[in-house]
Amino acid sequence: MKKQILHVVAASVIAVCTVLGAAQAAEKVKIGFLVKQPEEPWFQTEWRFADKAGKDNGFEVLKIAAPDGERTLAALDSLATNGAKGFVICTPDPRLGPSIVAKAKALGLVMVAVDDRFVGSDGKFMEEVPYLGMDAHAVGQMQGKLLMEEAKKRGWSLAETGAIVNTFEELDTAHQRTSGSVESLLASGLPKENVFSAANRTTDIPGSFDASNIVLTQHPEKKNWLVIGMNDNAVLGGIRATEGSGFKAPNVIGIGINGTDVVAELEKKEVTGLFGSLLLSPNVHGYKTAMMVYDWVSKGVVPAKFTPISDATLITRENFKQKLTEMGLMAEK
Ligand code: FCA
Repeated sequence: MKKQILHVVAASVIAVCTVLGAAQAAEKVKIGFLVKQPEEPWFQTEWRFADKAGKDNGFEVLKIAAPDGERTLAALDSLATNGAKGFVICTPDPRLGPSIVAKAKALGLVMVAVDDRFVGSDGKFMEEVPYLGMDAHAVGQMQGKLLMEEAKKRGWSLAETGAIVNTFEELDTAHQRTSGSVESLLASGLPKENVFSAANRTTDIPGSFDASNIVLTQHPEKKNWLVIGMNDNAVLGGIRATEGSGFKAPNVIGIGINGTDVVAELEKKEVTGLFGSLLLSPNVHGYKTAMMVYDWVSKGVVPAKFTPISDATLITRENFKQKLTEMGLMAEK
C-alpha cells in the first residue's frame, strides 16, 4: 500500500513538473513586427535583425506583412489571439496612426513605430507613440551633395543637366529626404528651372519609372540626368526610365537611400546610371525596435519617444561588398 502511495505521489510530482515546464515554454514572450512592404530588402533586413534580437534574448518575433489598413488591423487581432504583448510597425500609411493606437489599446498591446511616423487627425506627428527613425532631411541633403560632386567630377555642363526628383509627398520621411536633396542641388549651383518634380503614385520601381518617364518625355533637351528619390527603389525606377529613353550610364547619376536594395544592381556586370546608395542601418532599426518592445512588455521599460539613428555611408561599385559585409548585411547566397 505504502509503495502504491509513493508511486502515485511520484507520478503526480512528474505531472506537475511537466505542466510547469509546458507553461514556462508557452510563456516565451512574443512580439509582432509589421512592415508595409515585405518585398523590400530593407524590411527583410529589419526582420532578420529583429529575429536575431529574439534569439539572443529568448523571445519570439511574429513577422507580419501589413500592406494596407485592413490587413494591419486584422494583424493586431491575430497578435493578441496568439498571446503577443506588443509590436513594432512600419505602417502602410501614417494616417492610420489613430486607428492603430485605438485598436492596440483595446487589445492591450504596446507599440513602437519604425521608419514612418504616425500622423494624428490634426496632421501632427503622434509623439506619444515611441518612434525610431533617421534624420531624413540630413540624409536627403547628403544625397544631393554627393550627386553634384559626381556631376562636377564628370565635368557636366549644369545648363544641360536636369534633375528628376521622384517625390512621395504624403509620407513625411520621403518629403524630408527629397526636399533636403533639392536644397543641396540648388546650393551647389544647379539652376532651379532644371529641377523637375516627378510625383510617384506608389513607392516602388514601377511608381518611380512611370513618373520619371513623364519628365524625360517633357524635357528632351537635357543631355545629362541626376536621379533623386526617397529610397533605392525610387531611384532605380528613374534609372530604368533614363535607359528606356536611350541615356547611357556616363550621362546619368543616381544615388539611392537604404543601401540594402541596390545589391543586385551594383553586382550587374554592365555599369548602370546607379552610381551608389546611402547605406543606412536596417540592422539597428530591426534589432533595437524589437528590444524596445521586448523590454517594455517584459521589464516595464518604457522606450524614449524618439530614437534617432543617423549613420549613412556612401556605397558604390568599389566598396559595397566590403561595407555590407562589415555590417553583416550581405545576404548569404
Ligand atoms: C521608409 C522607406 C523605406 C526605408 C525606410 C527607412 O519606410 O519606405 O524604404 O527607406 O523609410
